[in-house]
Amino acid sequence: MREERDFYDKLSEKGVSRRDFMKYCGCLTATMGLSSSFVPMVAEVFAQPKQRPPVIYLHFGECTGCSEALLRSMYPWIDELLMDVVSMEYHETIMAAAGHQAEDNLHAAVKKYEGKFICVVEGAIATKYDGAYGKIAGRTFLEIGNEVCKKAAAVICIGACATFGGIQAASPNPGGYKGVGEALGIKTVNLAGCPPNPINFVGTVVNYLLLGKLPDLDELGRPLFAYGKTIHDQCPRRAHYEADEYVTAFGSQEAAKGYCLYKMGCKGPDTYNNCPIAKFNDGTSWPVEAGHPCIGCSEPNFWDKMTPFFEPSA
Ligand code: FSX
Ligand code: SF4
Ligand code: F3S
Repeated sequence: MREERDFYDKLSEKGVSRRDFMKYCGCLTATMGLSSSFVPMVAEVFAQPKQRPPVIYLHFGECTGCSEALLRSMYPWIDELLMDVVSMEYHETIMAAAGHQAEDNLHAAVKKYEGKFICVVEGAIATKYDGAYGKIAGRTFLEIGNEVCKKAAAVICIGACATFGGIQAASPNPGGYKGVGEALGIKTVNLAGCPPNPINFVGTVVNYLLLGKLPDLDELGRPLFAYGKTIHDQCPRRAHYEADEYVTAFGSQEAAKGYCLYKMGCKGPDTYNNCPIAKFNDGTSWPVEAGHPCIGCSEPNFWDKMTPFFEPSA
């Protein structure tokens, strides 16, 4: 009880009411595909955490937009919320340590929590030339991945880069970059997207804490609760598509009317993700709502497969 009270006191110091928090838990529960009867249990995961799984968060080849999406733009308090339910042992972007001290922290955490920690990975792994295209502290991403990821209880890949290789794997891909699962030959949970929606990461972690298992995945390793349907099948512009009402130029009257963006290159029909429902930045908007076609960022090899972005797929 005391722990729960402390939690709500802490939230209110940040200007977040109990009501806001319950609303957030309601959205999260719905996103996870659970019925509303789970909302109090989801809230409890945050308010009275029973276990705090150790997390080691690695960065390889990427832009760190995924961390930015996760830590900055969702809720001002998501960072603390997450830090309270997991025990973040290592995260290059947010940790205070640097240089040898950071390296020591990583090795110590891997040793201490071997077989028990969740490894979260952001970024792709270079595989050509023994991985020479990507190194940290004199070791290749390939070496680090082989050492750390293979000792984890589960590996969660965040973003297009870690899941499927992302921009550095785009043609001609001189470094032989690959997604983590493919590069290391391991099974990973793949939260695809460039960046992915933070709520899908939180949903995956809460699923693990609440139900004691990782969520069900599609054949590409993506959680079905988030990647089970196409953008097109959930798109509020779908009626315009069915009525052959298309935008053919940005800034046009058709664009102002919110017509379908298919002719502007929208890849929504070929893209599995929950953007229309989950939205970004506290539910503010998502690409198509903002008037931009979906570029298919949660599909494998989208930089090659979905380009040119502004032309309809053949
Ligand atoms: Fe990739 Fe994430 Fe795109 Fe960037 O780290 S998914 S380039 S948003 O940041 O990996
Ligand atoms: Fe489908 Fe894109 Fe048109 Fe939406 S805007 S209906 S996702 S083609
Ligand atoms: Fe990506 Fe398309 Fe969503 S570009 S963010 S999957 S709308």
